[in-house]
Amino acid sequence: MQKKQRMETAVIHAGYDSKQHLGSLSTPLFQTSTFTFDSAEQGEKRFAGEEEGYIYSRLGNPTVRTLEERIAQLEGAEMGLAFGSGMAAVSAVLVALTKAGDHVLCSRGLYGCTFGLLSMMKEKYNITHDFSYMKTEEELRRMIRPETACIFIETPINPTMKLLDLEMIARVSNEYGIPVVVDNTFSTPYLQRPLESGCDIVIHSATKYISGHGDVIAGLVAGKADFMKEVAMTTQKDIGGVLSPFDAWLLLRGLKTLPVRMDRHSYNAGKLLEQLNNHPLVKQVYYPGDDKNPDFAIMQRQMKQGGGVLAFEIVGSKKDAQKFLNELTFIKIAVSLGDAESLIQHPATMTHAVIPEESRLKMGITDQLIRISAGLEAWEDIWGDLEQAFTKVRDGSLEMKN
Ligand code: LCS
Repeated sequence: MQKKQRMETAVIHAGYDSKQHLGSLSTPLFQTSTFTFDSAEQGEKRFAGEEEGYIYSRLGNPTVRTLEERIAQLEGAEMGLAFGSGMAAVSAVLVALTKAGDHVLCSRGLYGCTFGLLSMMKEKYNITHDFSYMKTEEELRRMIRPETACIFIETPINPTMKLLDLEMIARVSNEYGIPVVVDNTFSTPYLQRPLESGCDIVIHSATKYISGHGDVIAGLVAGKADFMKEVAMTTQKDIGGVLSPFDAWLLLRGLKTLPVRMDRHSYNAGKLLEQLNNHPLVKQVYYPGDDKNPDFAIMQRQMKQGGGVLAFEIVGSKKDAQKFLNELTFIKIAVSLGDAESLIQHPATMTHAVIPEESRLKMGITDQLIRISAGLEAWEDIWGDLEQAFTKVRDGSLEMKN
């Protein structure tokens, strides 16, 4: 048996099957919808599960399978599954874990479409949900109900960058037999491995850092084999939000540089933090790697570094926040994150616009909040662009006052 590989090695080699690859260094792209059988009897055996082998790409594809094995290894899971988007992954897991009348306990803050999905599940199936920072064991125990089917959290939370204590949440919820699902999109397995803290299921919008190049929409899930097989045979197969082989191929390519990219994203974010903290037009910066952040101790326990995303509140109004974005030169105004390009967005009117204002404000998403995904460019250039935009906002408000 081969020794368990380190992360930097596993992102490149995990799941590689030399027999299937015919010596090709790059994972072959099996761009096919279906697989031919040698005989009718072989088809029967494959469908009956009596013979190993591929049938149809919605049920499994060798390129996609390599990616699934790789993410499982990176997260320390028994099995991985790939989906056509992060939301396909989120919905496959939530639908598999719940039935009408159940309850889902969530972090106080979730990506807007996850919030939208939970709202729909409440309306259609009476699956209710609550939000909590789960700061203490007592708070967590108070929020758990007899009908709580799962705990679903993001940490860091998109876009407020607040953290939840994975080890404590896993310990308490395991007592109640409630599975903990962690959306690990912002951290990636390089920075945080929730299963090692005792959580049960990990989800990724692989569209972000796992891809790293802004050219794929994809989702990944990793967890115990029993649950993952159930998802594979139900919400993945029958709802059908599977990943295309070509997108899996792009993700396998992107993953090889994940550790190198995450180090650079985190470094750049740290540099931007120093600058933003000292800027008079910045009211507050939210970044897990900030040693003045109230969640810093949690970050030190469960994350390798602070990651590449920062949020900050600009002094002024929503209009000032929008003007700031409009004044940027090469930093792109775009939702998404984790790409080589620095991306900036206004959560209240973009990624989290579907959340009613009252809930949004309770989550800390004000009209002044701006989220930046630090790209891989030279940090001095990123800061230079932000700084000149701040100056233009300041000059604009001075003009208005005069
Ligand atoms: N989970 C998190 C934490 C996300 O940030 C996103 C997308 C998703 C799930 C859904 O993944 P998708 O289906 O888009 O692959 N977050 C986005 C964001 O913050 N900006 O644009 C999309």
